[in-house]
Amino acid sequence: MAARYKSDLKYSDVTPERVYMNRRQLMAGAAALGLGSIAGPAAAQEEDLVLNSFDDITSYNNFYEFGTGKSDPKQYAGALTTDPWSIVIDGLVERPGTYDIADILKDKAIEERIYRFRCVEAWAMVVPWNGFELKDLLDQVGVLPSAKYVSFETLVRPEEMVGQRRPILEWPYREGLRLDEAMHPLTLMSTGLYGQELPNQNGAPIRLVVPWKYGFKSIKSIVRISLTEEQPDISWNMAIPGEYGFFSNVNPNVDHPRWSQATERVIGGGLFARRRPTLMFNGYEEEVASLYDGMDLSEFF
Ligand SMILES: Nc1nc2c(c(=O)[nH]1)N[C@H]1C(S)=C(S)[C@@H](COP(=O)(O)O)O[C@H]1N2
Ligand SMILES: [Mo]
Repeated sequence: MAARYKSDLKYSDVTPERVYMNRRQLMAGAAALGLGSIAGPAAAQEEDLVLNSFDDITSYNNFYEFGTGKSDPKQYAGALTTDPWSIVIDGLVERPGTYDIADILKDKAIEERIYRFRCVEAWAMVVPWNGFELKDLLDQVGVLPSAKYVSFETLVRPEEMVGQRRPILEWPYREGLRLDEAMHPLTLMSTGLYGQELPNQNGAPIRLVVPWKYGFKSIKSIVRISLTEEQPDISWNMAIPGEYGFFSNVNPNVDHPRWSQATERVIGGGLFARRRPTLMFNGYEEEVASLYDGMDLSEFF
């Protein structure tokens, strides 16, 4: 069996301080870090950055390739073979090709990013991801100036993905980002969580994480990345265009047609589970709002 990527971060490395350091790094670039408290909106979010347990994160999933129930992915995703794994990178790039995941990871700095995760179904978690910035991969293959969007596809392998034996969605699962969203430093290619290899149900061996968008943008088990000039088709918009738009930014002011997006349920709260207000761009407004300057976000939802 070929070597697989192992994260060098351990569960014990996950401390609240790291959350603030990551946030400050993002806000202050490479500037020296202090551990003082953060004033303003970030401080108000402090209570939200309590990590969900490994068990919550790996047993309450959406991964329709393994069925539509929240417990289906954990039950059935073990059948998926993730080694060997390669990603086709094509379209408007200087160096198109089929890249083995080991080669993709060779020069990448894998770091830990603790991100809030907000599903369009109005539940939320906080997850310690391990991964690298998508920008690093796109820079490696060289994006051509004519590229405006990035599209992603998940593996199609019905022999191992039991949900793909039914037309739940039109397979492969597809997602897409505008190029500036894809190049944003918050946009992560994740290969692990809690310092361990990504469990299959969370999208092994490599998945996207875009923390200011609804969870369905974070496509799992990626086998193709294409740079395009036209906005790509995405699975949920293809299936139900009136409910799921291309951007899918977390926005408490724009409701899903069948339910409110103003509040969210925190997974893992048990008997005392509370709803809390949903934050604009899932709390990452300071970092990403400028990407959408001048856009009507109720039109471009
Ligand atoms: N390939 C694929 N990726 C997917 C999905 C899916 O069904 N298939 N579900 C999406 C949805 S709706 C959510 S909420 C997140 C869930 O990620 P998690 O199970 O790691 O929490 O994965 C997203 N990525
Ligand atoms: Mo979701």
